[in-house]
Amino acid sequence: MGLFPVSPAGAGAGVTLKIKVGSGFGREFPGGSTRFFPDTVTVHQGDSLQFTFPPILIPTDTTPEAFLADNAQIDDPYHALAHDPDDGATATKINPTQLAPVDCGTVGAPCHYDATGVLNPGFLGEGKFFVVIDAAAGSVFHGLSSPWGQSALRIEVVADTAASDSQAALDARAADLKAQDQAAAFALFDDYSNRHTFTDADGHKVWDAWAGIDQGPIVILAMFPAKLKIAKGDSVMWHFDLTNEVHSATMPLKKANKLARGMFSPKCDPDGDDGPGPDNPPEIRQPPFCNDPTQLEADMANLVQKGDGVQDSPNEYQDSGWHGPENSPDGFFNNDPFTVSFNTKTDRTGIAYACSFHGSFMKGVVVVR
Ligand SMILES: [Cu+2]
Repeated sequence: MGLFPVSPAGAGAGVTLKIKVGSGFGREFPGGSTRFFPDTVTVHQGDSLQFTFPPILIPTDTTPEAFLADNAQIDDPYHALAHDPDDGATATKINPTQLAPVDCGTVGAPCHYDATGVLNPGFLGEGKFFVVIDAAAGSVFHGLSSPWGQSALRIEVVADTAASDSQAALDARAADLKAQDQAAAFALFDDYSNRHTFTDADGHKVWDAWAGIDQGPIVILAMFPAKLKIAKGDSVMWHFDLTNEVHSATMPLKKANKLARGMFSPKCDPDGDDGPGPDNPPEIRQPPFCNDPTQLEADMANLVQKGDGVQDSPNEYQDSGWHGPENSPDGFFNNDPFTVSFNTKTDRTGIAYACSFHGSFMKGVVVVR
């Protein structure tokens, strides 16, 4: 990146092509697709891409698969999280690399990308993002919609003499992908709403449940099945087959909501992780929260599994802790199932639970009769 006084020779006045990053499913249910719409584009050197959300751009010498593998572990350069030794050995914070926005990307000051390094606007970025493609004809590189996700955009720079994508061509491919994802999401929704049970080794009935659905680019932020009616003595086993999102199954609902509100807690750390001093409360109410923005830390609630897995009264606290796509060395994220036995009858409204990361809109109910 740097100063590019004029458009590269021969490129003339580049065009700007719009690409949508992610898409919702409407009002039917919360969630969406993490895909780029569309997920391939051909450009000429000097053209610009306008994204609806800042993607990470990765260079020609890597692939989305390799980049994700290189950043799959906590503390890896572009992993979402890093350890926060000031708060204890297993405490974590948002990786500072994700909190340092690039100083480009607006329409007036677009980023320039020659596809040699990583261009990382940070996943807390928002809004439109403009990039001028400086990479030479023949280059193929990728954008990722998140540092942990599976959705990639393939960008190919073609020779000036060759045809590149028109906006109309991009829009047509985007519409096809959107329809495809929407249909897949509805099918998943129906599928996971069905009841599944099995009998465990002790002869008890176990009901399968899922905290959210991640499948390919599709993310559904809901509990499945939304309501279970079970008998006293039955168990519910929540599954976390997560590749994109972070979820928990946390009961009762009130507790889940309280945890969700405290999820993102900005702090200021004047002497860094190596210094003896602690993290201090935020000095300013809004971003960047610290008078010196380089001191900003965003601690993440360090939730692990809580409770004994046996619900003896409707308001007892049981918590799977956060589950997510990555296996970190300290086990912070894993996809292990979480089982609760219900040894108490409830009224008709049952026991409401929710995800302590997303809050009450991601809610489910277990009625025990
Ligand atoms: Cu969640």
